[in-house]
Amino acid sequence: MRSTPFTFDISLPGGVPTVYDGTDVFIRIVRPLSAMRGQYADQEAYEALLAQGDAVLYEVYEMRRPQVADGYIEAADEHVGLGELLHGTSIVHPGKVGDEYFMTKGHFHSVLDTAEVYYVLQGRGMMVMETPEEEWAVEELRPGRVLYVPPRWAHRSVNTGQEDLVTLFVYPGHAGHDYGTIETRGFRKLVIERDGQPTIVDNPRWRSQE
Ligand code: M6P
Ligand code: ZN
Repeated sequence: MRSTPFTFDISLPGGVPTVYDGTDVFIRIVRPLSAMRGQYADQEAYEALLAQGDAVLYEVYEMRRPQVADGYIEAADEHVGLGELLHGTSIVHPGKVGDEYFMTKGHFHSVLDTAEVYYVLQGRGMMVMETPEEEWAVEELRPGRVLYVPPRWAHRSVNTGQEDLVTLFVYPGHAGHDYGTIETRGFRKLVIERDGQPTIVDNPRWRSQE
């Protein structure tokens, strides 16, 4: 794994990174519909769509960074060194489950006090966010926009457009992902299509932590 400066290109449209002098430098994560069971409000629409095939909802290309075995301090499940910055591209495909747009699982960072930066390269969307203290926020994503997700804020990307939503993300190497909290209680807000427009609504199944 590289510990000297390096570059890569992100091809647009599409968002797939290209490296010129190495293989296996990116981790590719593919999340199909079946990985999102219980996350969409309309369970019937979810089952109906799944019956037609296990569509890919989104893909993530993340640059590999040095791990514990390379002599860094273990600080999270992912064993990436303190001081490293994990980064790559996230590609959320367009589509809907019922009237709810394709979206990422969403997560808190295991090390809650870590932030993340997104830069939007292509497409249209929303970032749905909330804190354990039950504050919430939704920010629009469009090309050229930078979004800062502060420490403590869970985050989920939603594709509200007709093409891939492509973002560049950067976050601390030791942050880790806590998926369990969101899997259990969901986000407070959903983004659905209403009268042809992306609309923010309360999640009827959201549960307070109390
Ligand atoms: C962003 C980053 C990644 C994350 C991805 C997909 O690109 O935050 O670390 O993996 O979104 O989101 P999720 O992990 O919630 O499925
Ligand atoms: Zn994150």
